Amino acid sequence: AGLLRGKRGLIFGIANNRSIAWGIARAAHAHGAELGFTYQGDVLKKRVEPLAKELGARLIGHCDVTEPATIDAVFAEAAAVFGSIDFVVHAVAFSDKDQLDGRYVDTTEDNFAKTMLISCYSFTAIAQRAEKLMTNGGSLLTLTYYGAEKWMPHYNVMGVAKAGLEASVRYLAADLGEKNIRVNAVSAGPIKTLAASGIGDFRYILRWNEYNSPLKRTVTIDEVGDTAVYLLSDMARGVTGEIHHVDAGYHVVG
Ligand code: 0WD
Repeated sequence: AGLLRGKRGLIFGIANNRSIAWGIARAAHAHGAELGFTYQGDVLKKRVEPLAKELGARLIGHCDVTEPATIDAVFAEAAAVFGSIDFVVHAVAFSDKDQLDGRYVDTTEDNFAKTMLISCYSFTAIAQRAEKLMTNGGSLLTLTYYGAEKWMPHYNVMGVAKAGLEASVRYLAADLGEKNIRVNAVSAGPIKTLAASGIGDFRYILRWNEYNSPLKRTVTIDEVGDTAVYLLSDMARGVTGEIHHVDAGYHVVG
């Protein structure tokens, strides 16, 4: 343990102790990272504050990615607290629940735009701010899902947004490589979280992955966290533009 000793990072997207971002935060903390957390709104603040305290987070800021001023405020605070930063984890996504069921073709323009803004563009918005604070290079990490690559039942507009997110990983990697800022994604297998509970037939998807993945099981937030630590650390210093599956191998069979 200690792969992130001396590194400072921001983690966006902790909603509660089942969040993938929480698995990543715990693993990063265990490896010596100094952390800053964000929460989306007052409802989540109550859940995120004790978690931030548990890991000795040095910053806890309000950030709703649909309000750019709140993204600016978090990075201004990070500049004040940390000076420079070494990594950012983006684990943020949203789509209206009633469109994570039924057919993709019925997506409304309004929800399409909202889903794209929160689940795809926000990573680029965060990268713009992070670039300025990553004066010694850095690592940006986002979370994606296999539904970006292949049709998956009920994933619908979120699959389209994740496809855009995965393309942004490649474009951001090319743009920021000069500054030794690496940009990668973890493509996680299905995990029961707050966001996942909005997806139709999610339990069926979990079962399907247990039966069909090479490891014959699903993955945990701790397993995603350990892989994230590798991608955030200097162990992965030669890795950028990568979509790394942590899905018990499901992508080779599905
Ligand atoms: O099976 C899964 N759970 C998978 C999730 C498989 C593969 C990928 N992912 C992705 C998700 O799409 C997301 O990008 O992992 C990321 C984290 O999701 P999660 O851990 O599954 O879900 P959750 O714990 O709900 O965290 C997502 C959070 C939001 O939670 P809620 O449930 O309240 O929407 O994203 C944040 C919020 O904290 N979020 C926002 N943050 C800032 N501004 C916003 C926003 N506008 N909207 C949502």
